[in-house]
Amino acid sequence: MDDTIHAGTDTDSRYVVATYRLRDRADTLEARAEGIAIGLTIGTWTDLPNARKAQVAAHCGRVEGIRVIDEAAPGGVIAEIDIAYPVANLDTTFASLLTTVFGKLSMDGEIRLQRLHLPEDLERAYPGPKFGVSGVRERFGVYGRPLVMSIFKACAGLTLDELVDQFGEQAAGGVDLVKDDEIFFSEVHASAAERVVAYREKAREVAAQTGRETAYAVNLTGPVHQLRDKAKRLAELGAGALLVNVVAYGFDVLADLARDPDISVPILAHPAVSGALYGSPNYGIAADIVLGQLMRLAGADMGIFPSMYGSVTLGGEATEQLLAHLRKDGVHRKVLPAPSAGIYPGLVPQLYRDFGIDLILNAGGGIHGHPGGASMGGQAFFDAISAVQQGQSLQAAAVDKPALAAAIAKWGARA
Ligand code: 1AE
Repeated sequence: MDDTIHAGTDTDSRYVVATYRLRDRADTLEARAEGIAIGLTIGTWTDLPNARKAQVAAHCGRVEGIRVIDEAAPGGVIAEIDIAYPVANLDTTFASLLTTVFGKLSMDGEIRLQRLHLPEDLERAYPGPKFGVSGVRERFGVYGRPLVMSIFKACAGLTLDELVDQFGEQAAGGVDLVKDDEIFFSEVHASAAERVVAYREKAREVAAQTGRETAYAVNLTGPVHQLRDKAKRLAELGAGALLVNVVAYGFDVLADLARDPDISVPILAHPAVSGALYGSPNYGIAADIVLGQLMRLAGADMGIFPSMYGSVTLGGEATEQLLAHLRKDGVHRKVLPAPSAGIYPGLVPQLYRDFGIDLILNAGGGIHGHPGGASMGGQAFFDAISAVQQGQSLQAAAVDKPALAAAIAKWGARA
């Protein structure tokens, strides 16, 4: 490659740096890396006349590093390569970012996007969370402990009255939030607006007895061009939060919602479909980028992801990296993590150890499946929280807490 391509300084605010893990022949690695850097930016370099080179130089990608990770791997070496892409080639959409760093390239054999470094100025161009951890706590009035969220189960086909009953039972357990199931799109029996209004009335009725008003995270559904208006309307009607299937809709849809100052409720990001991106160790995009870095940039206030322990799992290392994206100091507010899938009260001590208190305990089956019903399921989570806060084992606490005792009898408890 012509040296002039390297004329810029080290990685700097003019470049997004993407790190890929790929399998290729050792003797062609360098050419492959250069092919990516040039191919995804200006297309060709060596064939350009000098005047044209000067014109496009600021738009040209460059190879920042090549490291062989496993030289004895079958079918070629495994290597990591770093490619710097000029910010000048991007606008402030995820469409431009993702298409540039992993558009056509994602289809070019065994290659995985492992890390993505954005300069701060570019990060600032994305909205980030409107509420973040402290804003969410303030909005729901929850301090000094994790939030507890219950998930509606089996909603499609139910009448509004039946749904309200289900909401009421969950709220009676004292949970901070009840979220829609992400698969609930049908509005045959009750529109999202009708649900928001009816659940709010129910939440107030329950609060008159419990002293706690449970918020509702409504699934934001429908055609993309209607989402912002719908979100505003649902917020005005009293929705506590908006549940968004971010990967299915696209990160720019979330960013649009987060940027809108009139949408005044926190956004709860669901990871549906994300496994198709991060599931393979050799293809796709690393889970921490999809569910951590991009979610925060796009404006999720609360981020659901598969926990390390439940029915759909994410590995420990991926979880650590994901958490770092949600929580590290940076230009945007921090995101409240909701490790999910198969969460039950007996996991609370482990969740405290792994995540601390800035956390959402999010459970569907672990609340509805409680032998005493959803209300006792929620109560069992609060029993477990108070045991951990007092330094008590769950077994000791369960002696005079029937909801916790029944949960432990059913699902067990981790010390
Ligand atoms: C990681 C997604 C978890 C989810 O969407 C969900 O509905 C979990 O339900 P349970 O708690 O596993 O029943």
